[in-house]
Amino acid sequence: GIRLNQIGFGTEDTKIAILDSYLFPGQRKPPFYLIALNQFADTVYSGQLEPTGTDIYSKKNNLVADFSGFTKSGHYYLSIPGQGTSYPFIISHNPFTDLLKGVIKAYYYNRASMAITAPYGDKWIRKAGHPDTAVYIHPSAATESRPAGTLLQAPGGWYDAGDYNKYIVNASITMHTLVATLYDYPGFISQLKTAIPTQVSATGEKLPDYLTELLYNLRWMMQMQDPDDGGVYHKLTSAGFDPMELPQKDKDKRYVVQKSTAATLDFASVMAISAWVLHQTGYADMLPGLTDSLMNKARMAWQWAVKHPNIIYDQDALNKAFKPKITTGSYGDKKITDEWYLAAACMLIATKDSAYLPSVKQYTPSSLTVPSWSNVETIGAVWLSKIQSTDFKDSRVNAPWETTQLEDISKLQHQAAAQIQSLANQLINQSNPGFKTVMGGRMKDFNWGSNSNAANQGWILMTAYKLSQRRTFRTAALGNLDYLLGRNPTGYSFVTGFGSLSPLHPHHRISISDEVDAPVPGLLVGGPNPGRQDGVKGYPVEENRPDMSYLDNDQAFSVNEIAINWNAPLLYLTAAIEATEKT
Ligand code: 9MR
Repeated sequence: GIRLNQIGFGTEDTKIAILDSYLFPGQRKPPFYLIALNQFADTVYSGQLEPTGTDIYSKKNNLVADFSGFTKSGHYYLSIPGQGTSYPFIISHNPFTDLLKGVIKAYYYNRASMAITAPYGDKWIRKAGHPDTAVYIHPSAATESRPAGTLLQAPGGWYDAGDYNKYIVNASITMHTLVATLYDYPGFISQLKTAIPTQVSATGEKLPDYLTELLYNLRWMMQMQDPDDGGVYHKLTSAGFDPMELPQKDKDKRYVVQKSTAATLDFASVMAISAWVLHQTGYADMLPGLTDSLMNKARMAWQWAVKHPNIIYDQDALNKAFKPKITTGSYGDKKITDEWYLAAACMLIATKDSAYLPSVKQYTPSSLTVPSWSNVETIGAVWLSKIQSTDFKDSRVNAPWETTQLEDISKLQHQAAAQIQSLANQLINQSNPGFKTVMGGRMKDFNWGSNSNAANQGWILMTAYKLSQRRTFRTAALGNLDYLLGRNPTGYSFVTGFGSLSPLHPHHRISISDEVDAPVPGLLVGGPNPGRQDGVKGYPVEENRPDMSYLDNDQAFSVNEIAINWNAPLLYLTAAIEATEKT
């Protein structure tokens, strides 16, 4: 079929479509035509299909139609004689603004503890569920001052995914990505109207919708810390996964479970960097007291982690020792040196206290990897790449900065920036020739939530672009956005509600159990994953094609769930591409 970004293309951007199965007897370079979607169906551009390199998975050459040379705004489709026509698409200076708003709005739809009301909720209005005002301390989390069975409050926040639980580790990587978007494109992201209930600050100003949404989750997170010792509960959850029912129907007991070092460090990093970014973007003044609270919480969390440096969340072990058994998502990370690096970096940046410098140096990785919930060192480097060593000079928390320490800060910044660009180059060098995408360049790209790898690669590439202004980084990032929106062998645009062929049956309890046919829009599904852990029948027969292991089925949770940490890098990537269209 003809695989292309089903939304469209920026006027000045690379515009390609891939033909991945074809029969052209005797014709070496068949023609393609770009047709205007109007009553005359004018041919506005034509060209020849060229062979791609060998596709890693099919081991065949695909054909590519490149119409980048055509730059006139409008509605179009491609026609390839003998092969049919493509889905319609637009060429425009801001092709992805509606998509971006939808991807942001998806967080509103996934809010816990509140009703989704008219007019904000469109077709997807629903009653409030999970007030989380009477959450039990699970025995695994009991302390002298907060024994098992104690009730606490932690309302708000976003549901993690298709399930109704709230997990600190995953909420944290999500917040980093979303806060990085605010930091990198503050003006652009803040002017977007997403039609959510407005929030007026204590100083009487209307907060941008985007910031309002972020605060909804941040304020939930703040309540997940034990105020007595600073430790952070790993998650707020029911004992098991809820059946497929709407939030208001779920009356299961909710628990906070064991404090873990990963959750506590992740929490510290989010509190600290959020405070820093609120100051840097000028929003701190509109939110009196908030950044002070965030910093107090960050410091307390850090101190708890110093005292408990390696408490790993191990759900099997937990279930041997405590009742009730907890069987929801574990986000159990066994290697947490990267969480130490991230937290130390964010504490250093936000406090400008040289006391954190040794930890940053100690945990600095020798190279970086694409971020994921369990792999966060690159996020530490992303933040370090944004600092200016001169900002540290005049700060005298504890002791004045020594010259050698300031040199260290400068070195850390340069090293982080260099490592990000080297990761970006490495990604480009490993692209899949068959679809001309960074995504799929390595077999390991296709795991649970593979679409988030495509998006996170895009985050890194766009960060490298911001650091260097090298066009190749942006072009490669855009290739991954094209992948997610249809330039892939499944033929799907992987975002609900966007594109001509997009998932209709995500593993998302709200979408499954509401009365609305269409799924909640703006959600990125997990994507191809040869692990197929859901065991659902009906996957495409190509057993050996990791890139084709996708099924639009609401039981197929290993490929068709949605998650806040998958939407976040898509949000970053889309915002970054859209904000830099003509630069
Ligand atoms: O994204 C997580 C993935 O990396 C893991 O392999 C998988 C199995 O542990 O869990 C995924 O996260 C799920 C979480 O545990 C519970 N909420 C839904 C998440 C997305 O599927």
